[in-house]
Amino acid sequence: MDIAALRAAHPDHWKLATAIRVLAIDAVQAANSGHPGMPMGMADVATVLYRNHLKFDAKAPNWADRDRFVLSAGHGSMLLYALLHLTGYEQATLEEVKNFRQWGARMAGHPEFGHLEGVETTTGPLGQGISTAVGMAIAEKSMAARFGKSVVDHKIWVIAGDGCLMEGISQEAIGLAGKQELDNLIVLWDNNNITIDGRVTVSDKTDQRARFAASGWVVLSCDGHDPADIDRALTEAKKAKAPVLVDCKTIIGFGAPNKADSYAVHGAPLGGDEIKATREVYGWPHGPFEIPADIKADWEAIGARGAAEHAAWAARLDALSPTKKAEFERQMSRGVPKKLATAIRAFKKANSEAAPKVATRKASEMVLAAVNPVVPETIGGSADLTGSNLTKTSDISDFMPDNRKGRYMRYGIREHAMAAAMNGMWLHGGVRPYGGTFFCFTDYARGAMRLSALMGVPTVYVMTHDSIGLGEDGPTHQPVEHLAICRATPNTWTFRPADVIETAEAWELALSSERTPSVLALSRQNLPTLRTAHNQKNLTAQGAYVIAEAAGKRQAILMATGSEVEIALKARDLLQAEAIGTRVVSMPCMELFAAQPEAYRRKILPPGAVRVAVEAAIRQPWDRWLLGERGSEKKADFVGMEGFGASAPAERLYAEFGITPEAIAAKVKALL
Ligand SMILES: Cc1ncc(C[n+]2csc(CCOP(=O)(O)OP(=O)(O)O)c2C)c(N)n1
Ligand SMILES: [Mg+2]
Repeated sequence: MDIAALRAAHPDHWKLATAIRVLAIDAVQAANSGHPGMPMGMADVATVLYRNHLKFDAKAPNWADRDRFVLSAGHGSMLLYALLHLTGYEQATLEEVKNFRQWGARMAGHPEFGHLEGVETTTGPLGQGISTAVGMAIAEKSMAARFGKSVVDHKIWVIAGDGCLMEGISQEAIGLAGKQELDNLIVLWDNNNITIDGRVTVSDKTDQRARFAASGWVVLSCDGHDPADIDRALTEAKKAKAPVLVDCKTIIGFGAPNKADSYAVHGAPLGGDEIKATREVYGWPHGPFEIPADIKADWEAIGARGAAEHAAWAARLDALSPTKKAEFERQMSRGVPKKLATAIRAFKKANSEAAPKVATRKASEMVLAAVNPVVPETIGGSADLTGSNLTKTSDISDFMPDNRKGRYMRYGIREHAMAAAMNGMWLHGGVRPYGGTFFCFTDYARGAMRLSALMGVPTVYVMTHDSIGLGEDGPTHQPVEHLAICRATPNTWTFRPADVIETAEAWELALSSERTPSVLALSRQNLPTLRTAHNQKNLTAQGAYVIAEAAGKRQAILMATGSEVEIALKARDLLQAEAIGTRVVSMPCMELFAAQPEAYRRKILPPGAVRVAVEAAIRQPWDRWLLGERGSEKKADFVGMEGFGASAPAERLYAEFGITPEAIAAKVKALL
């Protein structure tokens, strides 16, 4: 690559792109950590994107109809931060750039949603960004179908590296996007043939272009350092009738005389000597963090480029009927419709009376049938387990290229991309996503589920077949550690409802959640309605409550969730028959219970009585409630699983693993 020739041929572009490069170099050097190579390599592509193509208005980072830009290669965070600073995003000050990666900085090590306006999603775990972007593209199509192209018509742009494309989740996302013909999605591949271990070729020989093409994408390519060639490719990409991969051939650490095109520049500061030499190559005589005023002004003009388009859009939004405009704004601001609470209350009243004996997965379907008509922004789905997860209601149709008003996603057997796409839908705005698979396959979705929690995306994970209660499919499908994993994850509500009423309450909380994802662990097997007396109040909101009080002197407290609440109640009958006063606490959500005031927790778990927790899963999360909270080792025990399950009918499994009323009663008596 002849740098002198490039500089001479495109002097304006060169200055703009170099400003990005030196900011990245200087910030990484000052922080003494970070990844300069990727921003140096992709600065040309990013400059052309922001200068000529991206629809944005730096003064209005949350403009609903902006193009979304996702830096999937999140380690190159300084590329994004430099762009936001240079184009004039208010929060992206030079002080912030200097504070890169430090405590309290908006410019965190990897881009984090909610820290800095202009960061559309958290990236860093490779493969997540490109997959999240697929969800954004789905949300854009859905919103455009519901509100019209006059107010929703934008693109989702992604920069992804070799690492993102090597991750398994990328294949799931690419397959989904291809099938869905998401022509609003453009992925710019930083094809530099370098990862941390060296050349990509030490670990991979995939023909990436063929892979994308095989999944129904349009594949273009360009010289990632020639602005004219980049512009040609991006112009063409916008016209495609399918998602587009642009193979941008680049050099990592572009311009660093001794380190370019090597892994040495991927994730370490360049060092003083190399920085000096690189500045000479760039023809950049300015000091660290110094951007000449004329270059900054040119960048700010790029940041203001979309202002007129933004104003025209606002006028078009105003031209919608007042009702439609208000609904658009409600959905984009992620508010919950008032009708939800009314629908849930009516559902609870009817079902506490009807008292059906249904699996909680079926109860969930019944709740959704009441909810989906009054929450028009839900988009449901399943990873090819619709008939098992019971996530599709009869009022919604499949989201497809020829039916963008559809509200049901056929994710295929792609749990991880499903979870990432759901993050993207909510981040885009206008959609409340929920999606299902077997609870055991939480593992397959976990990378994206963790990001839901970290970003504060209130996705609803409908995880059915929640224990050995699923029976014959056996231990490969029977979760035992998954409740513990979900409960161990910060900012996640793990619900395990005991009956149709708790299921409705859990759904109400999950759909009203502002910034916390929910996992609904739902049974395959039928469970009786336990809450047959209608109570308007959402008892699940307190996490735990007394479902059956002790008769006579309280000697024991049984705690249980989900399908084991019924078993605990039967154990109570046995104990009460022997005049052992026994309280049963249903604990559908430990996180919400832990958040209650001490006085409430004390009321539910007072000192004195022996405690036995019952759950067809491992004990770990229960120790707090058994040993802490006024409990004691000598007066506590657990009935549940100690290892993996087995293949047999559910009833036999419960008997074999000792999760029975008799076993519970025996443990209580042994402690008394
Ligand atoms: C899921 C995941 N695994 C591993 C890493 C650690 N990691 C960060 S960057 C990187 C190499 C990425 O290579 P590439 O995308 O080609 O980036 P480049 O070196 O070209 O900047 C790795 C392994 C990560 N961030 N996420
Ligand atoms: Mg690379």
